[in-house]
Amino acid sequence: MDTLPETRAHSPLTQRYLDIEAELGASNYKPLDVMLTRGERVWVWDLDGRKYLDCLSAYSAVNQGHCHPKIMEAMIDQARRLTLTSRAFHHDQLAPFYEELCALTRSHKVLPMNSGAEAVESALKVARKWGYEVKGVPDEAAEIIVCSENFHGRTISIVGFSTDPAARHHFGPFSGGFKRVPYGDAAALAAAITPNTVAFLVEPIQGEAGVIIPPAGYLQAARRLCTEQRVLLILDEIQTGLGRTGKLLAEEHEGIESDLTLIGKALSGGFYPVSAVLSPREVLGVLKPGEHGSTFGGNPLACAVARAAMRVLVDEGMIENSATQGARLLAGLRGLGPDIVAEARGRGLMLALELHHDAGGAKPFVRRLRDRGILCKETHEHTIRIAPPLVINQAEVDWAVEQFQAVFGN
Ligand code: IF1
Repeated sequence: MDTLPETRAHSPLTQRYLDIEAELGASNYKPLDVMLTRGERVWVWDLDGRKYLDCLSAYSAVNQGHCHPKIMEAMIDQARRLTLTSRAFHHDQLAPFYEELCALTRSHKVLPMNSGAEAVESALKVARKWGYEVKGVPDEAAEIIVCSENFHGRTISIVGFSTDPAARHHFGPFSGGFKRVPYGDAAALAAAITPNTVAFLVEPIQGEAGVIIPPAGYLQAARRLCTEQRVLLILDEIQTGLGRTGKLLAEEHEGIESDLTLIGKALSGGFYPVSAVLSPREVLGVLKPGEHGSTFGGNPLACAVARAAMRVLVDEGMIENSATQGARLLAGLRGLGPDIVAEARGRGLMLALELHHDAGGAKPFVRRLRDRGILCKETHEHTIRIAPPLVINQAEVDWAVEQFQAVFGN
């Protein structure tokens, strides 16, 4: 196969920015060679005027599409009035944010935070406190079960229970209290639970692992085990939530309810970091004043942006569109050249192509897709994630499938 070079010719300005990034920035990322400057709905433009269909959606943070005018309006409006008070004072955006979020997700309590990792950390803290104060686990003995190949963020305690060597190597020593079980294996979960287990933390579909959908009935089995053994089921819906899989929350695919649900990313439609821990009364109820917090968590700007982001998600039918266009896109991807593509999988608009391991890796294909106007990113060696904004229409899906066909054959 003809492989494109990793870099391409650029305008002087693009080249200058690339050089400055390389010189001044920490080198913890190796982005695809494209310099974006503008976005609208599913489309983004680079500094040299080229247009692309965004099939990554900032890792599912821009589900509502780039620069959604109603979210932007809410943000500008609020920015003119009040942006940050800290939680030392009340402000008039928090109550409506709570009300609308609880109504949408049928939750009883909300803990607002900023990044996804902060929501995960907060849930782990709350679960331990619940374990000691409600379940009656002996002090310092709480255990939390997680899955292999998990991705929950980048803080030290989170990478401490990761199985990805790149995420954890030389970042230790790590905190204890975590146990790992294989993903999708309810029997392994059952065997790992002890009287000191306070929580099971799991992604309904594993994202970073490559859009791994667990066997049907897995989440139901986990729900049953957690209820029987009095273990909190914590669903990390930071990536799967808010319409990405064709339902508001991915838990709905199995008709279950978590004890703690984590959302982030698209909660702000990509305008601003906003995350939240959602729970029934008895769980978040363990937190007392002074025990947890954040300078920016639940600030007026975040609340106003999130309210608009939730509203357009529902009012503009984005969740249903995710199911409909996701099915159409998946059908198109399933028709791609079987010599290169081993499998197309996904749910809603959370999709992935698994390439044959002798196809030369995903990277060269990602570059060829870029050169046909499709932006996506590989995960691991042989998987390409495909997750356009949930506002994609049928004509755009069909155009995308044509580009995939041109690259992978059919
Ligand atoms: C990066 C992946 C996606 C997440 C789940 C928590 C977080 C994430 C299920 C933390 C974040 C991001 C972070 C980003 C890459 C990205 C990612 F490739 F690593 F797996 F989305 F697919 N739970 N995922 O997916 O949220 O603290 O970042 O707000 O480069 O680290 P955050």
